[in-house]
Parts: sequence; structure tokens; C-alpha cells
Amino acid sequence: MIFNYDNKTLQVKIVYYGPAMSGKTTSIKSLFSHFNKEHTVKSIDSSVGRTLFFDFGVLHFEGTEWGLKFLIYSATGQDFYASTRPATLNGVDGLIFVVDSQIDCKEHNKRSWNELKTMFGLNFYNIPIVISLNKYDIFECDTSEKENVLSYIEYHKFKHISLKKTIAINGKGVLDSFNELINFIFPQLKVNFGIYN
Ligand SMILES: Nc1nc2c(ncn2[C@@H]2O[C@H](COP(=O)(O)OP(=O)(O)OP(=O)(O)O)[C@@H](O)[C@H]2O)c(=O)[nH]1
Ligand SMILES: [Mg+2]
Repeated sequence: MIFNYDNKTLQVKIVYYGPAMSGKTTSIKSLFSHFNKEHTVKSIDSSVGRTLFFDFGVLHFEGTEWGLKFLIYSATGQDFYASTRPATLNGVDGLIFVVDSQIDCKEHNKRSWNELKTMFGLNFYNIPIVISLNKYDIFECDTSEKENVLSYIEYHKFKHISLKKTIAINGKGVLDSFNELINFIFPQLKVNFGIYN
């Protein structure tokens, strides 16, 4: 988190993290579409739409005295580019962990979570985090994925954590997850971005 006293702006970094193809890029684009800013998301991706390094976008909100600037990234889920993930996570203030709720993704979700955990050490549990159980629209999607995720994330160790069902392709739960995370980062603010849009 960076306080810029010159232009009275508070800068906050948020990263969407998770296994390959879980819906990180779709979630970011859906979030930005709530603010009519979808076109401002910068993606470095392959010809088939896979994220090579990261996606990046900025959401800026003006308060009466201070402005809030959210720098929003997604880390690549592709293991070939795994070496770029620590740089994307550097200085993060809050995480959205995007789980692919389909039956055959359990191991990918768990592996991605464990990787995330090893990158932070004990400080991991101080980072506000929202777990987005994504792709809830897919009929073969496993309703027990919530229990599965809960079996390894050590929920009770975190200061601020919650789980939300999301459908990134139609935006369901995406703005909610973002607002939840911001309220974890600023518990005293009680913000609800996007409600007037
Ligand atoms: N049915 C369904 N499909 C989804 C959902 N979210 C994302 N997808 C699809 O899943 C595929 C992967 O989505 P992306 O957003 O590119 O996934 P990603 O996590 O950014 O993938 P990488 O950048 O490769 O790590 C795309 O075809 C999306 O349209 C969802 O909620 N439901
Ligand atoms: Mg992506």
C-alpha cells in the first residue's frame, strides 16, 4: 500500500491468482465492465487468449479528501511462465484466489494454493483473501469443491478470508468478491463500489 501525499492518493495492489484457465482474466474484465472500463485492462496474452505474464488495470475512485487507486493484476496460470508470478505478487495488499470448481480441477486448485502459500511464508495469513469458487454455472461442476477447498486452506488461520461462488462469464459474484476484499483491506470504510453504476 502506498500513500502518496503529493496528490493525496492511496494506492492499493490486488492480485487475482489461481490455476490455469480458472477464470482470472474473465473475472478482471467482468469487474472492470461494472465501471465501463473493460477496454482499459491490459493483457499480455497469446494468440489463443492465454495470459502470458499478467493482466493489469487501474480503478480510481475519488473521495472528498483522498483518492483510492486500485492496481489490479492477474498472475498467469500457465506453469511455463510460473517464474513471473512472484514479481506479480510483490507488494500485494489483497488476493482473490480463483478456483475452477469443475470436478477434474481439484488437484490444480490445491497445487496453485500450495504454491501461493510457499511464496509468502507465515505472512500469508495476514493477507486479506477472497476465494472465488468460479464456473458455478457448469452443470458438471462439483458442488463439493467448497468442502474440498476448505479441507486444505487453513481458514481459521487467516485474519480476513471468505469464500464466494462466482460465474465470471456473466459477472455473477465478481463485484461482490471485490467489495468484500476491499472491506477486508479497509474494515473501517464499509465501501460498496459499483452500486451506483
Ligand atoms: N462456464 C464458465 N466458463 C468460464 C467462467 N470463467 C471463465 N470461463 C472460461 O474459462 C476459460 C479460461 O478463462 P480465463 O479467464 O482466460 O482463465 P485464466 O485464469 O485467465 O487463464 P490463464 O490466463 O491461462 O491462467 C475461458 O474460455 C473462459 O470463457 C465461468 O464462470 N463459467
Ligand atoms: Mg488469464
